[in-house]
Amino acid sequence: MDSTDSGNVNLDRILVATSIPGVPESEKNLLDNPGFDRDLNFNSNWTEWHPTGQSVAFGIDSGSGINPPESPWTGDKRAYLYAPTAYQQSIHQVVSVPENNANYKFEAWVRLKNAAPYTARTEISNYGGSAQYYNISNDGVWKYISISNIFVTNGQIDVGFYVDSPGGTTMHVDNVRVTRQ
Ligand SMILES: [Ca+2]
Repeated sequence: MDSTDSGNVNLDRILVATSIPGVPESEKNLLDNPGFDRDLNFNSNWTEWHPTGQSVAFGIDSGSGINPPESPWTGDKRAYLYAPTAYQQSIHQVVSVPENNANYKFEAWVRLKNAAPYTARTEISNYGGSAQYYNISNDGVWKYISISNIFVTNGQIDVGFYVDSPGGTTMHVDNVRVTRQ
């Protein structure tokens, strides 16, 4: 409230839950901070990797400081993988699943632009089956990707994104989802 505002706000019953009431089990997103919108002062379960000796080529921001702005798909922020010089960079999150020996679905919004990469892909691994890699095309626009029938046998899935670039490739990531199929 600002000084010229009137009225008041009352807070009463505050609940902390592992799930959103009313959301069916199959629609619950199992990822932490899936849209990268959490305040950067707080941790999330996303981890980043880059080769030893190379500067980190990953960040989370609004993209508003870029001209023209490179806005998130939704919310305030998105993740980016970028460096002006040659780089390798990945971000990953390991999620525990509520039910083993079951199919899960991975979804995300991605945007690949600028210099052509050697490799730019999404990675699904450590779920009990063979690692799955799907290349992302460099067409400069936000697009939806979806991978179904990830049959989990070890209680978890590792999902992530990887870029190997000669320099100047930009990958944006937002709204990542892992759900029970
Ligand atoms: Ca977002």
